[in-house]
Amino acid sequence: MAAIPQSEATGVIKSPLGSLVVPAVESPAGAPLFSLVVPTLNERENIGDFLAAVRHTLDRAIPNQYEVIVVDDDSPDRTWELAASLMDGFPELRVVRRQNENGLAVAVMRGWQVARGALLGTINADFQHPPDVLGRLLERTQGVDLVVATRHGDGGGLGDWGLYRRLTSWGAAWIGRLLLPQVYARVSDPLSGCYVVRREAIQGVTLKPLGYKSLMEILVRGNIRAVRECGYEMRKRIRGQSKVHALHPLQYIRHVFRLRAASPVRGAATAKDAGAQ
Ligand SMILES: Nc1nc2c(ncn2[C@@H]2O[C@H](COP(=O)(O)OP(=O)(O)OP(=O)(O)O)[C@@H](O)[C@H]2O)c(=O)[nH]1
Ligand SMILES: [Mg+2]
Repeated sequence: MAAIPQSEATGVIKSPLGSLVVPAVESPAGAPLFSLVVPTLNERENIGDFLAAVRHTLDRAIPNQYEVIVVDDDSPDRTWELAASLMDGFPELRVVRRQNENGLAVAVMRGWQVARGALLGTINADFQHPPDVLGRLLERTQGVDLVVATRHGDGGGLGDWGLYRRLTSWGAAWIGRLLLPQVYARVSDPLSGCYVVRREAIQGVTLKPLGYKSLMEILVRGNIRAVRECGYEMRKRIRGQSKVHALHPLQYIRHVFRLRAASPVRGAATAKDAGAQ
């Protein structure tokens, strides 16, 4: 892996630039098994409590075998700085400050580019994905390339979402199902922002996501064979604000068309084949 540029003052890592390719890594002794990327933009109100909750879960699930990488887009509220101030008491924590780019899906993949684990994951910082779902995702990784936290099966749900949010989510899924049916045949929730993927399944592939949706991108461009799912109840955001804005639906549609042009996906097993547990 290329040397990672760091600011000596704070230990904050500068985001990689150039092609979005997750490298293969030889995992040396002591390297973490699991690298969790937490993308953030103005999450000052959540980041401290969220990282504490993630740590609590991962210390029980896979103690000393993980790292957490906050990838912050140079937030005006200086989330990156607050996260970096927690690194002293949390040795598994790393912080990337991304100053030259934006976009949620790319942020996740930039984090994986500096990650060291054989298993790569992502989760939102606003508690909408309950942090304890990470333990259940990790339990299901045996023998599969991808485990997806789903709202649409295995006991998952949309929780207390309002009508407008349900309608927009339904609309996005309808477009996705229409244009990328092979993706929907494999997982029930390809719009999920919480999942664990095996590095081997995406390493060396040039990724080109647009906007928010990273999972669709890796389902189409990665070499993902067996997949499994894990249900969770999505929560409402309590603190901070949603970053979703009017351009995101258009970006999503462009991304779906781009992935359709890059399809078809190779013959592949579905979550059902691997057996949702
Ligand atoms: N690095 C980075 N993180 C982002 C960006 N946009 C959103 N995020 C983070 O990604 C996660 C999800 O963002 P939200 O704005 O909550 O989006 P959402 O959960 O899909 O939508 P809501 O249900 O409206 O909250 C949060 O942790 C955000 O801080 C971005 O452009 N860059
Ligand atoms: Mg959110």
